Amino acid sequence: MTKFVDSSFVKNMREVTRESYLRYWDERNGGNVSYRLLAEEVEGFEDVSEVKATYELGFNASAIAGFYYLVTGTGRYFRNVYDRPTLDLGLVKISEDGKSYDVVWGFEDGGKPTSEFPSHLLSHIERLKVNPEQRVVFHCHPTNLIAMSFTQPLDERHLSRILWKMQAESIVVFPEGIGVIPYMTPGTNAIGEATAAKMSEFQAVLWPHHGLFASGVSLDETYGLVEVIEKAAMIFSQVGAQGGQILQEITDQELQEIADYFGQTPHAGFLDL
Ligand code: 2HA
Ligand code: ZN
Repeated sequence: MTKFVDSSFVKNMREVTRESYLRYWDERNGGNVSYRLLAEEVEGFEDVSEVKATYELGFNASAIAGFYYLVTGTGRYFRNVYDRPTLDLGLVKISEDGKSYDVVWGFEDGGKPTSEFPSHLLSHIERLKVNPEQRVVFHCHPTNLIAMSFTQPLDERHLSRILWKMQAESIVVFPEGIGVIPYMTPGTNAIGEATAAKMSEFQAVLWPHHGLFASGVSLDETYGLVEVIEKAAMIFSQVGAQGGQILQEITDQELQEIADYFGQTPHAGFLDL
């Protein structure tokens, strides 16, 4: 039996998955998280030297060889993670040749990482090139953002501009805007590669008619990014519900001023100045 270890990382995962579930972003088995832990942080877990299972990756993860990831399990429900973290979470270590990974903690009843693990690891690899502090990939199904993928053109500039204009803080939190991939089959290496390619430019990538992939240096920051994006999408929905007529807005000039004030650089070409 895996000893129940409520490390601060497990605690953080339990709390954030519960909150995301309560916001209706993770119905049933929807959503998944992976969180890179440093070797010294893994010391807080018991028995990580014992390999419980080894799985092939099917792609080259040598860029993250030897790295540890705390990850949600495939088929598991965010709703349950809070009460049964040692079943629904696992700690895995990427092998030294980058071809497989070992489960070293958790997944007590024989679980394995999320079906979206390829998308997570490929995104981690890409974000680490942009920021060596990169730690978290968070996938969920934010309702209003998904709705926008039906009513709006799937264009990065167009969607980023809407989300920036719905509230003053958007451009501060995601000045690079939001990336978009075409609709693709979830769980495949192909969607993982397409997502990761976007991650070189964006911290958050929309999967049309499905959800959002977000990345960041901590769980709080990454979840905060999801919150801000979905809040903007929610305001957009409410504007539509109030008739959709925009009488006044945050202008492009004002967006640039917010960005300047907070020391951010908006995605080149996304503002009309
Ligand atoms: O984990 O959300 O995209 C279930 C999903 C697949
Ligand atoms: Zn999903």
